[in-house]
Amino acid sequence: TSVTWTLLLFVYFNFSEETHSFKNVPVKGLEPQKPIPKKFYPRFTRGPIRKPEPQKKGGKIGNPLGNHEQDPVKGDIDFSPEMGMIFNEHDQEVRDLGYQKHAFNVLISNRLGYHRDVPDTRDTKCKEKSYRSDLPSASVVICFYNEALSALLRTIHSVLDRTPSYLLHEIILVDDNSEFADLKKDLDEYIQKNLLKNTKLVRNEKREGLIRGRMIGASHATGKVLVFLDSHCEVNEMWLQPLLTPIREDRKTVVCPVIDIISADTLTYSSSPVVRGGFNWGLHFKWDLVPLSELEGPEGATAPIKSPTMAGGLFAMDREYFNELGQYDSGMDIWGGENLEISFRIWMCGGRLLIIPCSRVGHIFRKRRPYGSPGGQDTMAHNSLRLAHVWMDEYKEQYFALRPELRTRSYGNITDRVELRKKLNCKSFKWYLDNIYPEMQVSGPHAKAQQPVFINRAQKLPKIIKRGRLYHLQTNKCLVAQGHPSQKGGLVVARECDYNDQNQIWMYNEDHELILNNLLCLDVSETRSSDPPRLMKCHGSGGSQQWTFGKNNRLYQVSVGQCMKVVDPLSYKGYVTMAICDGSLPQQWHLES
Ligand code: UD2
Ligand code: MN
Repeated sequence: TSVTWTLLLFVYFNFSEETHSFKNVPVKGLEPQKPIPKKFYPRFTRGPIRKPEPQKKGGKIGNPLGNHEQDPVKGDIDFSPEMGMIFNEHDQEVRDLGYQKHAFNVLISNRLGYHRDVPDTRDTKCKEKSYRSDLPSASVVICFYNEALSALLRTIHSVLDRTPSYLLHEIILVDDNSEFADLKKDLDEYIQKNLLKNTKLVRNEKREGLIRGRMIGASHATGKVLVFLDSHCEVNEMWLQPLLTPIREDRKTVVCPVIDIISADTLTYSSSPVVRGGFNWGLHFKWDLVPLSELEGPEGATAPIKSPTMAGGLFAMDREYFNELGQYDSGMDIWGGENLEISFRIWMCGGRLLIIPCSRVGHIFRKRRPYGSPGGQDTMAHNSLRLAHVWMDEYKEQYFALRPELRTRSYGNITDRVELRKKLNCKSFKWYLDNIYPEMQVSGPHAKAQQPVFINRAQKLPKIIKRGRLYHLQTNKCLVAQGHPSQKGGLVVARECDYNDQNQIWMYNEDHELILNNLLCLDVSETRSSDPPRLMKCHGSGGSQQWTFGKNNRLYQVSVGQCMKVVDPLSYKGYVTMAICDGSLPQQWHLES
C-alpha cells in the first residue's frame, strides 16, 4: 500500500482545473498517469520522534489505531487527496458549517454520494470462509441525532448494498428529535422518492439520547437478531454473516465487528488492527492489544476474540436475549457509559462478548462530539455513576478515588437495575476482573489516583519522501517560521532563502506531512479555514496536517480543500494564507529535493 500511496502522491489527477465540479465524479479509476521518476522514490531519513499522546480525559471514543503501531491498510479505493477541493463560496460554507455541525468534512461526504466501494480490509483467510445459509435474520437499528444526511444515507445504503436481502429483516431508523429542519425534510423526501427496502423511520418526540433511542428502536424490531450501528458507518464486504454465525450457535453470545476507521477529514476508509475493548478506572473505554493467548488456535487471525468490553456503537445480539438481559439502563441519558454497562452485564450474567475479525464496519471517528445534552449536563458522569453503583461492588471505590467529587453526586433511582442483577443471578465484579479482565491493575481500595495505563511504545515513523527548502516560485523566497520554528502555533512566512539555515528545511513524508526543521508540522485550523496556516505538534492523524503538491505547482491542503498562497507577493512581509486554488503565480511552490 505504501507504493500506491507514493504513486498517488506524484500523480496529476484527472480533474480539470478549478472550474470542474466534483459532483458525480466516480471515485474509482484515479489511476496514475505516468510512472514515477526515480528521484521521487522515498529516502529513508528519520523524522521527529513522537511522544505517544497522553490518554484523553474521555468525552469521545478514540479510534483503534490510537495507541497501536500496526500499519493500517490504507483505503486506496476512494483516496483522492483533492476530493475536498473548494471551488467557490458555497463549497466553503458546506465545509465550514459541516465541521461546526458534524465535526467531519461534510463537503467530501456529500461528494462521495450515497454509495461507494470501500477497500476490503479483511484478512485473506476470511475471504475463503463460507457461511451457512440458515442464519437468523437481522434488524439493523440506527439512531441518529443531527446527522449529516449524506453520512446517514451512506450508512443505510452500505447496509442495503452489502447485505443479502434474506438476512436483512429490516432497517429501523430512530430520529432522536433532530433539530436540523433540512435533515428532516430532506430525509422524508428521500425516503418518499426512493422506497428504501424494509426501512422504517421512527421519530422521538423529545430528545432521548442514544441509549433510550436504541431501546425504542429495538422495541420496533421483529428480526431474530438486533444489529446496532452508528449513523456514520459503512459496512464492508460480508460483514453480517460472520456476526450472525456465533449468535446462531449460542444465543448468549454478543458480537462486535472490527471497527475500521473512516477519517473525519478525508473520509478515507482504512483498516483497523484487531484490538479488543478494555477500560480504565475513570470508566473510559480504551482499546487494548489482544493477549497472545487469545490469538493462538487453529483459526489464527480469523478466530473470534473474547473482549472484556465493547466500544458501544456497533454490535449484534439476539433480540430476545437483549430483552432478557435488561436491554439498557433507561435511566442513562444522551451519551456515554452504556457500553461498559452492557459489557459488564453480558459477562457477569452468563453471556459472552466477542470481536469478530472477519466482520468489518467503518465508522467516522471524530475529534470532538458536535452536540451537547439538552440541559448541558455531563451525562457521561451521571451514566458512569449509575453503572458503578449497580455493577462494580467495592471496586466503585477505584472510580471515586479518581473522581472524589462524584461521591456525593445523585444519580437517580437504580432499584430496578439492582433487582435485575439479582434476578439474573449475576456474578460479582471481582469475578469479572479475575476471569475476564485480569490485565486490569487494581490497587488497594484507598489508593490514590493511579497513572492511566499507556501502551508505551515508540510510534513507527512515516517514511520521508523529500527534504529541502520550500520555494515560492514567484518571489524566490522560502517558507519559514515567522518566529522560532519550535514555537507551537507560530505562523509561517515567505522570506529570503538562506542556504545555511537549518530552520528553512522542510521534510515531506508519506503521510503527506510537512515538518519544519524536524520539529513541528504545517497545520491549519479545522473549523476556521480562513485562519492562516501555522506550526503545530505533529499529530499523525492526517487531515489538518496533510498537504499535497499538485497541478500548477500548487500546495494543496487536504482538509481545508484550498491552496497556500503568498498574500501580497510584492510586500516584504511574505504573509501566507489559504485560498481557492486558481493556479496563479502567488500559489506556486516547489519543494527542493
Ligand atoms: C461511542 C460509540 C457510540 C456510543 C458512545 C457511548 C462507537 C463507534 N460509537 O461514541 O455508539 O456507544 O460511544 O455512549 O463505538 N445519538 C443519538 N442521540 C443523542 C446522541 C447521539 O441518537 O442524543 C446517535 C448519534 O447520531 C450516533 C450514535 O448515537 O449515531 C452515537 O453517537 P456518537 O457517534 O456521537 O458517539 P461516538 O461514536 O463518539
Ligand atoms: Mn459515532
